[in-house]
Amino acid sequence: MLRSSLQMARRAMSSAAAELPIKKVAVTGAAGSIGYALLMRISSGQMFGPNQPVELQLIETEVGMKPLKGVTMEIMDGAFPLVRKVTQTSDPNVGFGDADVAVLVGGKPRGPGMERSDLMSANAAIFAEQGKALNNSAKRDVSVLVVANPANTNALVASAHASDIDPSRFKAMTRLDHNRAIAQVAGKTGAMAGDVKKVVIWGNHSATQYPDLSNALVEGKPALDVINDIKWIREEFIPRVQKRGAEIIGASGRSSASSAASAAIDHMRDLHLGSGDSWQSMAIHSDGSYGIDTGIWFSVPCLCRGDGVYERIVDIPAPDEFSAAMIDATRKELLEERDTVRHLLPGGDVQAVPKTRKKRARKAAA
Ligand code: NAX
Repeated sequence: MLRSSLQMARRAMSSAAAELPIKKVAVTGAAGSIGYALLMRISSGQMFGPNQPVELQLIETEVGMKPLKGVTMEIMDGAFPLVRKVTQTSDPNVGFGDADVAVLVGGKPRGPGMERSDLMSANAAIFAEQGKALNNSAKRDVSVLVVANPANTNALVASAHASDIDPSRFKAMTRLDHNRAIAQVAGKTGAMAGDVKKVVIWGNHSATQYPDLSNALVEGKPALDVINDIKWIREEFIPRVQKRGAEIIGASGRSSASSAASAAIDHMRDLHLGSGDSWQSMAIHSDGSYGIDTGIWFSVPCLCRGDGVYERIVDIPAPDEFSAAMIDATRKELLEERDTVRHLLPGGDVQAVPKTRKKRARKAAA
């Protein structure tokens, strides 16, 4: 009797799971290092949970189509029950077709002798095209995560070209920086990573980012008191988190891929499944909060409410002089980046927000 009711309950649970609509997940740069690490984890349910079936829509350059075939064969060989279909394409309009989620990992790497401004413009051109394709083909409430660098400004450019998709649907990834900051604090204090809370990454995913411990807690106590070493925070912790990517390249000869994929999983999982009262850093469309210029993508602390919904955490003490200067430096860099790619924004729009959305942004900021 007991067994049969347990079986019935299990059957009911599995038929409820089967009823979840399939999520269409587009991934660009799918044959690259991060893409390779990411796809197996999406396929196994780590991004959207163990009951969420997915269709993978993999996008690569023409040159990337051959390695992408190999990646797709490996996904097949994983025999993942959640993966219902895998498509491969070099056409973003096809790849973003009806997408619920888009993870934009593909971009142009810095070549020998290439100026930073050339790299910005080359990537802005890619993200302008992808923004248009998202606007043409993806669902209106598509949830977009930009990983490719310069991530914040790529998100700005893509959103500017997707006038029918709310800018709040676009995020640039600073979760890797957030995780790196947690790991450094855990290493310094001997706490477990899970006991380090309320770390914040402000600003750009670049060496000007500000990893901020002002509000952080270690095992429930203020991190500044537990660490009790301002010199370490300013001279070791902050520069190490800011330049961790370069440190990893120096050690392994390769840029971070598994940890970047892991951060993308964390970001999307929290955003879509919710993460309670846990603070997460995400670069989002600035609405003027914290005195940051509207229209740039700036990393701030957020609460993830599930189903792609987030809230900025604004109810925090004003930054002290040091923090204010750090936040200002990364803000200035993002404004410079925006100016570098302004020629690729619709109408050279300084705010990068089409008129209809400017009205909405003004209303929201009021
Ligand atoms: P890889 O060079 O291994 O892979 C990039 C892939 O993108 C290649 O397969 C390439 O063919 C493809 N690609 C290029 N242009 C494309 C386009 N227009 N459409 C579709 N695919 C395209 O780089 P990987 O190590 O995977 O890094 C990918 C991006 O992530 C880089 O821009 C990198 O700088 C950035 N990162 C961002 C991080 C973050 O925290 N936001 C951290 C890790 C990483 O540095």
